[in-house]
Amino acid sequence: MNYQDYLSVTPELQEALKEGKPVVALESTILSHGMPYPENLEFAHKVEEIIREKGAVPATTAIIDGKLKVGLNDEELLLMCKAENIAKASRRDVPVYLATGQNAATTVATTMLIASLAGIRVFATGGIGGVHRGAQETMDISADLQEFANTAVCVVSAGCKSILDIGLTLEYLETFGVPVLGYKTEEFPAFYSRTSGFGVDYCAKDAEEVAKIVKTKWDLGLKGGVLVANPIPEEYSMDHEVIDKAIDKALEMAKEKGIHGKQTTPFLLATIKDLTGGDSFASNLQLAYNNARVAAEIAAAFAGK
Ligand code: PSU
Ligand code: MN
Repeated sequence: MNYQDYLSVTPELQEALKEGKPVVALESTILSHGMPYPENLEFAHKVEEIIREKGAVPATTAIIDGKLKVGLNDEELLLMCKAENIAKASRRDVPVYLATGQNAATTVATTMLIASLAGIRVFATGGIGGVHRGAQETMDISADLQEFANTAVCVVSAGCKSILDIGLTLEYLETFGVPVLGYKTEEFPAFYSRTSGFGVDYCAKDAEEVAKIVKTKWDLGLKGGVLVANPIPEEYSMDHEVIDKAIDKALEMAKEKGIHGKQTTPFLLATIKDLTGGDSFASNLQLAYNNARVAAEIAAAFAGK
């Protein structure tokens, strides 16, 4: 068997990819482990609609019944959103879950991997994983970062949450040769807020410019991805103090409870949501929609190259 035997791509996406039409990949960990049901189901459909309105085809990914699914039907989206016995698949879990038939949601790392196998170049998410605070001791660094180092996909995110050490995350990406492009911004965004105190090296002026930079990287045979950091729209951005307080509290609780490994990120996300009374959730939805729009524009620009 080769990798294609494990891929299950919808006929619509097969056609779009064959014809070089714009396609945008989407992850499913954000659905199964990042949002409650049934709000996640509404989100899953809406984010796909936004991509379609922009003339691109959405490709939500997941591991279902021993296959790497590219494009989910309504029933499969429901399965991921109900999240009953749905594992969280990072890169190392992929062979295990395929071989054992465990259904799983895909993280940024795994979605990049699957997108790349299917020939999809652009992916929209909320926030990426990164170097956790205190990683000097715990060595907790998301596999997402190594995926950026190795896998040729352009990922649009709203930066990353300050549950992470944003400075160290940016250092890591620099070491591994990953361009970080601010989308119409000079500053790396911190998910809920447009600013983080850290700059980006390049401010891309539009989707066309992003597509040109990405294409140039791959034309040169440079391996790995590109991170596009797209700030949350002003009207949905949250007050720094409110969100920082919730994040500090969530980190403290995780330490007390001895949470570690792949549970860390989902625990922190759920706790922050509880502590901010759902305000953070509304922002989370809006920044993800905004990333989907920008990703669709980049995919369209890339398709013309
Ligand atoms: N950060 C968020 N929202 C998310 C995630 C991270 O703000 O939903 C998810 C993504 O799927 C990401 C994963 O790839 O968590 C990272 O998990 P870990 O830190 O265990 O690598
Ligand atoms: Mn981790």
